[in-house]
Amino acid sequence: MSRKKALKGKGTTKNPKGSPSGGGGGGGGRTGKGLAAGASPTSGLVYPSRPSISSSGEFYDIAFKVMLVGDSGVGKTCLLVRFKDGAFLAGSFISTVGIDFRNKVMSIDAVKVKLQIWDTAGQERFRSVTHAYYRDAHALLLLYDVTNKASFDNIRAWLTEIYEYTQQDVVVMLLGNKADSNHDRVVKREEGEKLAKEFGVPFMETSARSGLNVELAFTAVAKELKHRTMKEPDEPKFQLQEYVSKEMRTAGCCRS
Ligand SMILES: Nc1nc2c(ncn2[C@@H]2O[C@H](COP(=O)(O)OP(=O)(O)OP(=O)(O)O)[C@@H](O)[C@H]2O)c(=O)[nH]1
Ligand SMILES: [Mg+2]
Repeated sequence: MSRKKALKGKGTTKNPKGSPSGGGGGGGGRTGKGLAAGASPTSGLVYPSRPSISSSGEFYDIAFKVMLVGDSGVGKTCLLVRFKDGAFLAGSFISTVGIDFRNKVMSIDAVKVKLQIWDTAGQERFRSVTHAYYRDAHALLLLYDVTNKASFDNIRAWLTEIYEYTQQDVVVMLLGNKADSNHDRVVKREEGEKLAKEFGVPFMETSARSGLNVELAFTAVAKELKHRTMKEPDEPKFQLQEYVSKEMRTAGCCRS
């Protein structure tokens, strides 16, 4: 049994000339070899006794599709670039056109988990494009901008839309981004926490600029998806919010 080789995502999501057709990243979003959450570990994509890892680090055991959604300008592209490349895209804001993806392979409890991360355009005119991609998403990171009240107020509408178009067991996490912007902040952390509690979704504040909680957000989602897929019958369910709270406490709430 040879291991799967991770697909390479496109170079950038900030492409003002990119196609709004929704085919960005190759194959119209159907190129990922992800297991449906809850799929049996014997379904052929999981190889617990695998050979050593290739130097490219791109081999993986299981794959999942994660989408970044939220209003235009909340920082979806910057969050992805921070996670993938460890850098912050400073300078003028170039709105994403259509949709695109990048891959990242993470090591979760000795299992290589490939996240195929789809960066969507927040602008209203691309909404129908993104809807088409919701259906086979395993997880969604829903972002608002702590310096933009409208982006926070729109979260209810986003959640309604998400639950209308996604699979029933999709993992949703709410992220209040730009937490570094202390002076411009208009949404308190407690407000984000309250809204997340109301909808029963995990929550954390992030910063693509400083890196705060960026790794943690993706790791938490990858852990949840991996546990769902590979859980032993007698193993307790992975508690996503508990894990997030514990990790934030351990890191003094300022993990980068
Ligand atoms: N201070 C601060 N600025 C950020 C952060 N994340 C993004 N920005 C800025 O916010 C602006 C928008 O960021 P993008 O990542 O392009 O926003 P987006 O959500 O991808 O927007 P669309 O592609 O239009 O949907 C840019 O000017 C970024 O530099 C952050 O964590 N902190
Ligand atoms: Mg963008």
